[in-house]
Amino acid sequence: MSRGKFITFEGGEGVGKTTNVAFVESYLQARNISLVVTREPGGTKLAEKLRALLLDKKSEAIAEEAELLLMFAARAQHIKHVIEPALARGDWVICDRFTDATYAYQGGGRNMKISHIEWLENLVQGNLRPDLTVLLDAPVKIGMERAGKRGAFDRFESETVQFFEDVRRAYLLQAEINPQRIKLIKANQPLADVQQTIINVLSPLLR
Ligand code: Z5A
Repeated sequence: MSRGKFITFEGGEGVGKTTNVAFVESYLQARNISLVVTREPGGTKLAEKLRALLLDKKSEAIAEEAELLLMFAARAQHIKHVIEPALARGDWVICDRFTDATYAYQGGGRNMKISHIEWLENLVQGNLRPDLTVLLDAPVKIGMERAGKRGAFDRFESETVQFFEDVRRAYLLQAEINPQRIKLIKANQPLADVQQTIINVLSPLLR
């Protein structure tokens, strides 16, 4: 049994990650690929509890270091109990956000040291890295408008426009540093065009 593929979806708020994760799920299922769809922070009972704490707007002020460590605590559970077992049994894993989000939000948004993120990435993930990352990119204003239609904002969604500009810049830097793995797709084009481009970047993995 060959190991499954690990695909992550990334991007700022409202760029269409959830929409396109669902699209890829149907696309791969139609090709008889057995897969697990999951998300971060989250994906296990404990990690979902950590997610609720991290997104809670009414929480006490969360120290940046605590936020970073909670993200990686949730990730450690997720990898051990969901991602690694699925890949080992040959399933593909489609994950809505992963460690590029930490580089973007805690690195870019919160200005935390990249060397600390790298250290935690190596500790928690060992050699595990996605086979493919789809980075959906759109101007912050467009993403915020799309996300705003959903109603109440969580702790991250309540951040400033500057925060999201910093997040976007950090994501684009990640794509520049990892051009083989991260495929940058313009998310401010019609959904059908976004999805055709996603099919194109998926096709090498399907061969
Ligand atoms: N976070 C972190 O800080 N560090 C980490 O390491 C990790 C996460 C892993 C939770 O993320 C928060 O955790 C996140 C960062 C932080 N906070 N923020 N902000 P999340 O993934 O749950 O939350 P999110 O980014 O807010 O996701 P979202 O708002 O649900 O956006 P989305 O999934 O990218 O968008 P969508 O729901 O698919 O689409 C939004 C709307 O746009 C919807 O009505 C669609 O129909 C529409 N849409 C989508 N594509 C198009 C196109 N092409 N045209 C027109 N309309 C479209």
